[in-house]
Amino acid sequence: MHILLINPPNCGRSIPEERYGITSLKQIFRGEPLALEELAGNLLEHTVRILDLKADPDGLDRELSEFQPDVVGITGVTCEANTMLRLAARVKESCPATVVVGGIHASNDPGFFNQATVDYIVVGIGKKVFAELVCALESDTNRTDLPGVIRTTPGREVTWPAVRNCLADLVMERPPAYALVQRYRSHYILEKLGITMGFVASAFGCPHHCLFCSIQGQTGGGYLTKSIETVIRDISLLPEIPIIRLVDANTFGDVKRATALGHALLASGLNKQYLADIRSDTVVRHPEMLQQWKEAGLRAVIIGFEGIDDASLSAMNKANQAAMNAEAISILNDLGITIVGDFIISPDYGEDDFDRLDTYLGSRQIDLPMITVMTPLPGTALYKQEQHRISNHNLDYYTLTNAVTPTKLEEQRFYSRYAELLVNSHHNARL
Ligand code: B12
Ligand code: SF4
Repeated sequence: MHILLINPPNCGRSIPEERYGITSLKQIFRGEPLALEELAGNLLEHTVRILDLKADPDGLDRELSEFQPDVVGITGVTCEANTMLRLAARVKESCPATVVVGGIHASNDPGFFNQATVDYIVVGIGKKVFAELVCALESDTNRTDLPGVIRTTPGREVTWPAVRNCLADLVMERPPAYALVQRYRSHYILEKLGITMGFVASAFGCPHHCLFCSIQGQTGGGYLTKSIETVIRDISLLPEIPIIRLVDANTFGDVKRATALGHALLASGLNKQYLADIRSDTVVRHPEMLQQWKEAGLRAVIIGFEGIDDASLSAMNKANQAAMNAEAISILNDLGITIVGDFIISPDYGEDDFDRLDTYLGSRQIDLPMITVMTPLPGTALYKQEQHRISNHNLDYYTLTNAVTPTKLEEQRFYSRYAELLVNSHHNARL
């Protein structure tokens, strides 16, 4: 079969830019579409191409007419969901391919894609089941038993066989097909910082249950880790790339395994630098593990600090405390590990709240603060809680940099303060 896997173009929209000309709040990152590389890695029996529209925005028509795909797979996050549907419609207009969608939005809100232009929706990890679906399509077998696979039924509610979410779904014996994006490699840099990065997945899901987080949808709430050998193998498949971003939501969710991975990285002689996500409480409880990872090449950690006091952390079900955040910052500063710190501002923020966060960020060494707006992403616990307050239902704006519930401050003032916060906190930004 000819299978075309598509990464949507950059497509989130920005309220502060459109309404108030504030351009600094739109975050544009670039990176390889690892989801598609993982899927392609398990489709070795077929001819597969990856089209990254973030790197090649005008490539769709050319690819459809040259490659003539039998199956088109489209990935995407929530702010890309409308674009995914538009892409599906363009595919259907130009060829008879079967269209399959998957990824974080499809997993959290599958009903959104129950449209005539989409044939199948895949919920969850997908690497194994997508290959099974392709096999069924090739042999013209109508399978209704594939876990997490939905045959669309526009106008009717979607149902699907329960998602498996087990280690076999990671298909570890088959590595991501990194070679399929070789032609785009030069695009995968952080331009502002001049850093080239490669992506490797070492763990899926997270053992925690923060109210706003959509990661639960990836694994149905489970936490699955790749074997140490698999992670080392995947990293070594990117020999030219000096910095590896472990894209896991939580690389250190199983401390015993993370410690073993740290040892293995050190012993491997790979000589790379790493960026990885960790919780602040894990840093505080296991500083020795961070020391060991530092020796293995850990350059920076991404920490979801989210709030600056216990009340806000508890309202987010973060199961963590402000004191832990403070202690983690100090441990990481002492170890010389760069901190990328995520903070969430609420649309309910008043002047005092902005002042307090500004002061907090000004008085701590967080190398690269990332500030997002609390967003009720469909499928999350926060969405259930806040859905009656949502004033903007257009998913193009669900970039986590727009308020989709009403702001307490006058809207323009809210975004001015948000922009000011970023400028103030990015004086000495580094990674
Ligand atoms: C790497 C990454 C990026 C890269 C993406 C590279 C790319 N695709 O082009 C970059 C840096 C570009 C990026 C950008 C953004 N990101 Co991002 N990103 C991530 C991160 C850290 C890892 C994603 C990843 O590669 N995972 C590994 C792969 C293997 O797993 P996966 O994506 O789940 O895919 C598996 C399954 O879902 C399934 N699957 C996926 N797609 C498909 C398709 C088909 C057909 C099938 C069958 C199956 C399938 O199979 C895959 C293999 O098992 C996640 C957090 C996380 N840990 O997941 C956030 C995350 C996905 N990003 C997020 C956000 C918000 C953004 C931005 C909006 C940020 C911004 N404001 O700019 C932008 C969106 C892009 C845009 N502006 O248009 C949110 C999404 C929340 C949501 N529900 O929308 C996440 C979850 C982080 C968070 N804060 O919670 N991101
Ligand atoms: S925010 Fe982080 S710790 Fe909380 S559930 Fe999501 S990935 Fe896990």
